[in-house]
Amino acid sequence: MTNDEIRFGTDILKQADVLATFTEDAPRVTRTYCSKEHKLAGDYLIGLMRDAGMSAGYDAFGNIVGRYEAGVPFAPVVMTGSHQDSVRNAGKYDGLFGILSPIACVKELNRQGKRLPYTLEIVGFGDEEGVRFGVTLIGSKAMAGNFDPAWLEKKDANGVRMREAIAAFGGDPDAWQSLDRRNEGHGEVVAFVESHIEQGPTLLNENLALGVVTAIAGATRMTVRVTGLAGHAGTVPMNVRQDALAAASEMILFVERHCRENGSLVGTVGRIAALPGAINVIPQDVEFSVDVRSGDDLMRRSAIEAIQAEFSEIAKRRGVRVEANPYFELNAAPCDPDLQQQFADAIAAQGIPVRHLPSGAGHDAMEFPKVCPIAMLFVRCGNGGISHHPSETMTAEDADIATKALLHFFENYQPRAFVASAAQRVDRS
Ligand code: HGY
Ligand code: MN
Ligand code: MN
Repeated sequence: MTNDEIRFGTDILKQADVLATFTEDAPRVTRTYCSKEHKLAGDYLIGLMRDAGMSAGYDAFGNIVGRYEAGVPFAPVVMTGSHQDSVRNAGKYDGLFGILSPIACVKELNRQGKRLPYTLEIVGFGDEEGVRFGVTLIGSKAMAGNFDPAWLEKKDANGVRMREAIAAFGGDPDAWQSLDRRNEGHGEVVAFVESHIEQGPTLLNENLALGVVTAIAGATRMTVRVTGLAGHAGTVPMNVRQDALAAASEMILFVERHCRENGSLVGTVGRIAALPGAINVIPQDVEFSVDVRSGDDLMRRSAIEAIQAEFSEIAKRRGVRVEANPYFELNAAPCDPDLQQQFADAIAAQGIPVRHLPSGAGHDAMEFPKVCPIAMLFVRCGNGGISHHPSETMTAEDADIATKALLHFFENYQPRAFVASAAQRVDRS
């Protein structure tokens, strides 16, 4: 295909290359919330939104918000978007594709002089990964009315509180309630849709470019602290040791085994620290993270109980103390069947097969079922589907066909045709 035939895709990959230069630790890609790199990326995205014919700027939490007003007055709002921030040593497309692709759609609509029967709001959420403050989905939680103001006191690795970081960015940390999209001031939000790379191998293995997400897995995060007794590595007999790191290792292997043996569960220990951290001293204090996910909330919760019970048994047997505290939980988020069908129609209109699949990764969309029905469009990634890694990749062809499918969805979505399946809509309590 000529570059012109896939111009959406080639433009998006070029824009992703520019955004990748806004990083805290070049040549790796790391961009955290309210950093100067967040500002550089935000300014660039605001420029793209304005060039596409949108009004655009930052909201009180540093989220990048663009609006393409409806062609009719008092129209409802469809929201779309994804996150501008990244994990450490990230790829170039996680999150960003879900901002760049809808901007390309609006640019095309604007070029044709077309308006939609609803206002399209594109959001670049300031923080979804939670790298800086340890809590995730900050922007989408605030917009969906799920933000916990106590989070404003959370400190980053340098002791900077979230409220200070937001204020230093130019935001207003105490205006968090103004972001809530359930307040009529924002217009009636009737759908939230997100395009995102799959971050897994399913579409790649089945040679499919696009997929419709059925549900987004829920997650529990725990911090686990194991306390043993330091001692001389050469003199303490093995049968009397209280080795915190050996105990933690047995606990970590239990997480892996339990999740491997129980279908829809996945469990990860991504971070560990051991003190005093000397080669010739038996470790006394260990802290590690646990991330357990499933599309089935009951299964995930019982897994956490089983893991906590096993950790206590291991600690007792090894003469160490353990504290395993879940500090963060996200419920699984089902995608609206009616919106799923409209994405399936948009994919079929590209002349390619339609595949429905769950999302093991969390996404900003999972915060919105309290506000409106949600849906997600997945795009194939290469290199075995790897993500959260610099080898993350996608082709211009796939970026292009995903954008054409998204444009088809936007052009054919009629708010009055919007039929909320009762099970999907959570009462706006
Ligand atoms: O962790 C996740 O699933 C997402 O990438 N934040
Ligand atoms: Mn991610
Ligand atoms: Mn993401």
